[in-house]
Formats: sequence, structure tokens, C-alpha cells
Amino acid sequence: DAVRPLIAGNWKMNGLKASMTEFEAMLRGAPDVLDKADLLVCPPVTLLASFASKASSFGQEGRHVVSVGAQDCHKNVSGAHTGDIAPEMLADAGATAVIVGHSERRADHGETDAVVREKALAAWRAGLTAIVCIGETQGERDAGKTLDVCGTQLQGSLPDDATSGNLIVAYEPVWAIGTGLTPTVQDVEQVHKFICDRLTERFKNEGPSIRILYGGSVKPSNARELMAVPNVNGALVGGASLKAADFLAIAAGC
Ligand code: G2H
Repeated sequence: DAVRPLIAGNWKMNGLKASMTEFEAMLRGAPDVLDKADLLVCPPVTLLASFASKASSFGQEGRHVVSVGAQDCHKNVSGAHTGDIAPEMLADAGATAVIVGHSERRADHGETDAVVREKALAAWRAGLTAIVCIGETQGERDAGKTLDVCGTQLQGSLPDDATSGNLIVAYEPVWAIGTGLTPTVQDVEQVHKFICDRLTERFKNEGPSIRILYGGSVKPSNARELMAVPNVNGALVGGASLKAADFLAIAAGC
């Protein structure tokens, strides 16, 4: 694979000021794994600015060793949207990327493909890379609908004019999230090949260079096997991204 892998940590609703210690450990360890993969950490928005400014102070030749991202954004620039955060605000706080359409957002906040698409467009407007998540539920998988569901989500959630710079796709089977269960490598290979083909059909030359991350119970013990699957260009890691040692070990497995 010519595409450089990315290991992205999704901290979800975890992390307090004291978590800076763990993030600093990631920054210190990052140079040892940067030959394998790029690193991104998406902390809760309360920690975004402090993490981004800490990451700047560890930068090498003006480049962060660990980039910082957010977990969601609103589609508007500003306005009467209590509790929401505009992508421009995330960029202002130091984010370079934002996750949109995570299955927990889709389930907890009723986010549809159309909403996810608008958020991805809003992320681009602010200069952020959109990490768009898709994936089937257990029921959909049991019914043999995995590729149908992923195809529909891709079609509806991705804006036109995606490039390898502004879009990352994360395939996260919903039943594998936080459960310790992972699909077989054959299953992962089949879905990632399907996604890569769809991206190439739609975005032509850009398609093959758009990163496709696998997410769902990635940990140091299964990372090497999963990252070796064709068309897997890194991982979106939840639970195992909270500890520097685990996060860096996953990157080392690329
Ligand atoms: C999937 C993943 C991170 P975990 O949601 O996005 O979480 O690695 O805890 O399964």
C-alpha cells in the first residue's frame, strides 16, 4: 500500500486536565513510530486547545508529531445553537481534523447520512479533514447486508469533490465497537476493498489515495494483523487510545 497509515485516537467522553500526562507520553514516544504511521488524537473538546498547544511545543521542523482533532462539529459557522461547536472554532483551537458520523453520534443524536454529509462539508469549509464513519449493525450483518449498508452510507454521507487531503473514511462495524469483538481479516478485507472501489468510482484518481481506517476494538494484540489487510490504511482507536503505551504499540504494528 502506497498510502501512509494513520492511527487516530478517539477519546470519546474520557479525559480531564490530568490526562495531559498521558498525552505528553504520546508526544514523547511519537518520534519512534512516525516511520510507520501518522498520529492523531481526538480528545474531548474541553482538552482540544491545551493538547494542540502542547503538541506545538513538541513539533519537529514545524510539523506536529501528533496532530489533534475533534469528535464532532456543527454544520454552521456560528449562531443560536446552544452547546454546539462550529468547525471554525475547532480549527481555531488547533484541530486539523474532525470525526463525523461516528455510530455513537448516529445512534445517540439521530444523525442521518444527510446530516453527516453537511458536517463533512462544514469541516472542509473550515479547512479540516473530515473523518467520516460508516459501518453495519449486528442485525444488518446477520441479514447479509453489510456491503449494502456501507454502500448507502458512503453514497449519502460523503460530499462530492473529496480528496485524499480532505477526507478519511473509517469503517467501524457497530457490533465491534467497544465489545472486544473484531471481524475476521477476510471480512475486513472484503469491506475495505468494497469501500476502495466505491471511492475510486466516485472520486476517480483521488479515490485510491483516500485513507480507509478500520475501527472497532483495535488493540496492540490485534493491530498488526488488522493493519496488514489490503486497503486498511490505519485505525480509528477508542479504548486503547487512552493509554500512550497501547496507542504507540498500535502504531508500531503498522
Ligand atoms: C470504535 C472505536 C473508536 P473502540 O468506536 O472509534 O472504539 O476501539 O473502543 O472499539
